[in-house]
Amino acid sequence: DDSKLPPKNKKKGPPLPNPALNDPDGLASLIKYHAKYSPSFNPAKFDPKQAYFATAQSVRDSLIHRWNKTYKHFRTTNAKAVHYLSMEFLQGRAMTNAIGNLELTNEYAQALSKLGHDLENVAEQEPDAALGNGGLGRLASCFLDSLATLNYPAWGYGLRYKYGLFHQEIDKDGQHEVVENWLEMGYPWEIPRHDICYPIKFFGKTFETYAGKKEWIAGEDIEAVAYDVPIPGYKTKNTICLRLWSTKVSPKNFDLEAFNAGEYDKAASLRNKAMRICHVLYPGDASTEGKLLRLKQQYTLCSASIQDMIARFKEWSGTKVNWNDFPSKVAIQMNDTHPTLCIPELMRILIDVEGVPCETAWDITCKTVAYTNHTVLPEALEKWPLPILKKLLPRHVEIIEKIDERFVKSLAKKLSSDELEQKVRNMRILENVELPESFKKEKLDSSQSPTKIAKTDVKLPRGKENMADLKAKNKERDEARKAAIDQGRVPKPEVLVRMANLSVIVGHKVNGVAAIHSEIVKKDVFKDFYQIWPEKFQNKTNGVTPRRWMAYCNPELSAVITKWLGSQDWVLHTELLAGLRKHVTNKDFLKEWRLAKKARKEKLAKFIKERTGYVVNSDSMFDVQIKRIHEYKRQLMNIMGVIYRYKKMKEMDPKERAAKYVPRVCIFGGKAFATYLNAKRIVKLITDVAAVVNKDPEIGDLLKVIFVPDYNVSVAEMLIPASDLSQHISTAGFEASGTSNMKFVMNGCVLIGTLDGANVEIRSDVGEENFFLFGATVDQIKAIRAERSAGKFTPWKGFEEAKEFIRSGALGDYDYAPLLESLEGDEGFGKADYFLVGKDFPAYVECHEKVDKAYRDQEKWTKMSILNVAGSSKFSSDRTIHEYAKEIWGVRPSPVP
Ligand code: 4GP
Repeated sequence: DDSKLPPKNKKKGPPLPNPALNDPDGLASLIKYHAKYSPSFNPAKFDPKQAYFATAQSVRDSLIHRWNKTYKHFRTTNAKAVHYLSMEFLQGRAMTNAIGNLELTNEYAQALSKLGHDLENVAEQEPDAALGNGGLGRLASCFLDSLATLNYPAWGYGLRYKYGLFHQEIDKDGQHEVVENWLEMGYPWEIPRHDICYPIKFFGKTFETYAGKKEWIAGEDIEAVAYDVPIPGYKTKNTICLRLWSTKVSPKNFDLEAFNAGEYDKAASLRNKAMRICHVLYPGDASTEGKLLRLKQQYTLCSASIQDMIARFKEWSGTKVNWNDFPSKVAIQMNDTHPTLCIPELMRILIDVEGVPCETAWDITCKTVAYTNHTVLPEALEKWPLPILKKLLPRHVEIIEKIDERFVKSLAKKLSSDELEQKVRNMRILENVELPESFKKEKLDSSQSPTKIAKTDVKLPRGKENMADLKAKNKERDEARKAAIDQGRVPKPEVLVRMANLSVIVGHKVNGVAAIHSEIVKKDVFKDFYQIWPEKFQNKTNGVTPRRWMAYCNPELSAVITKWLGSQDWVLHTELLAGLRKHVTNKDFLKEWRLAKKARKEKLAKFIKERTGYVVNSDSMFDVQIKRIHEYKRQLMNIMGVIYRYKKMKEMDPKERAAKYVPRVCIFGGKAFATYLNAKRIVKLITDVAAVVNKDPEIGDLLKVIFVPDYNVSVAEMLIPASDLSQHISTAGFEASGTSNMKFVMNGCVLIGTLDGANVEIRSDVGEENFFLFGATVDQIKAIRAERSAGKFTPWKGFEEAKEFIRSGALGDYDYAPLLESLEGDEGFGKADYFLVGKDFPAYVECHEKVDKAYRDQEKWTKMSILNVAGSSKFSSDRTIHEYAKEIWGVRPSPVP
């Protein structure tokens, strides 16, 4: 119906209606226009799905407008920009966030209501963009929001996986992984950029040309094409770009002859090979094929992104390209080791394509890249077999070998000869290779160097004889090992490329993601590197965006905060939240706070009923643990605590029970990696406990257990604002930071946790009395494990009771023996309670009893809740981004005028 279209623009302009954006009538017409002219569905209908697509298209118009302006502005000013390379971006839904950042939430709500729809319901039609696994990916997305909001020149680079992180289904057998087809209905937030396409090469051979320059003739060629997702900042015109690469082959690689001969698979084989690269996030990499595919993914991200940066650098430099200026225009942040191949790729292009001398290329690369470490788990520090890497990327391996050789030589000048050999083995990029002959000579020379003399002058803690003993023993061991390998009795260890070592050696900065984690990085994970390069190491405590994680996911609480602070400025300046402290004794404030929390709890109760069928009482305490399922995160301890609680309740009479415990709903959510069996067993255990407890009439509302299936960003947005207590109970030293802990605190939820990751800083900022602390500390862990392996650990009776309950069959006939075995014994792989569940269990149970007591006093609890929000200001990703910008990237805000 054309009469519904808005009036034509008076001025010359696009054919689209161009209403004043703050006019709900105009927006309603724009939505109708899109429903009519870019319909994804039957235009006769205007159901919520269609309303979503039409609304999204209308928002996209505004985003594209700002995104173009931002690009032009960055181009004109040509200021230094940061390029955030990440294999994961866990964006979640885009619509509420975009409308909010454009400050059009009310207008869109009114516009949709005029069209017979409700904004929240329309926004819920959007599937989550789940191009990530967990914390690392979500952090990348929070960073983009802050980078745009704070007007930093920035680009996000990632991969456009066809299928995101799997969809989790739960049934009587536990978790099942189902493909997550987020692109099925099209993704209105992206702009396919067929004009931005780069060749990517794999396999083949290299040929010497001249002066260290090589030509690489590839064995397989594909193309990476850009899909741009505009990322709007809040209260600014700046709209930056998340560039996601997809893979394809040029049409000339389609074998028409084979196709016409009926050989369809053959005809499309190259195309399929190329497309496969962007099919799924984290394809299994146990097989060689799997490893090759994972490496192809990583290299595609790195190569396309580096080519893109170089193309822009050249174009924006104008006629005179001075490569030495590159680091003053381009900063690259590697989100963990996954994009490490950007190092040899930058060097390769500089040397082989641009003809930059090797030394200059090295210098430029070192000044450009920096590396963030996100985990201390050894299995996550990537190591790739050298032969596989060499086969796929022959030229890159040559460059890596050169870097390795150069580094080994430089070490000889830095270390004393006593420590040299072992340290070189630990620190060099290549693992399991013989030390080069030339190195031995270097070592000899360096023993006469001044640094060497200074170092050996220092008194060693051990006696000289001991040191000699040790060296002799080591030598003997090395010789025995070599003989065994030579005689073929022991297989020769595979040569591995340690990506983390490469990142630390080349990166100009290395950072951890919370204060305690950064200390572990310095003193443990990269201890040897820290000794030689202390100035490289930094801490950048993580943060989360207060737009998505407060203002948009919790409008009720945000309204109360805004009212009592007198303005909405806290969304940009979270330090203003401290102003809530002065109202904490005001009864009206406390009442409004409680009502706001209650509103979210009621919503969640409804959601739980829809997703699980279980009915929960929104007056109960909502106790939440949501994160990937992992033994170090100790969901097992949580569910064993629930079992223990249930058992004790059953032993009491109703009066005693009601006096001791407050009604609780224990809520879990999280995905277990498909091949991680113990994690899957934990999911199954939680759902089994839920099935027994939730139907026990004797217990009623006093205890309910919920596993919310298919945890993702949207589910988190529903759960976090509605929670009273949340659990961050990892074994100390294992959780690098955690970011959901920050989101919970910002939503007035009290934490129970260990002294791990960002918990340490949260506790100190919200006040020790507003945090429930328990458990072993990081410096006690080693001794506890030693004690255990000496057979000195006697588990607490209550812990044994919980285990016995699981074993007894009370939960059905599932075989929990392998899971329980992980908690038992004094030593052995996957046994001996490596994550100290048994050790921390009594303190954990006791701490929960304190929680019950505190919750009974609702006024006191509300104050704790408020003081958590008041103390949360540091955990805004705006603070984190300002720190990175200043201390690592050297970039400055550049707002679009
Ligand atoms: C996660 C860490 O486990 C988590 O503690 C941290 O908050 C997050 O990174 C962001 O820094 N690591 C990963 C990973 O997600 O894949 O290594």
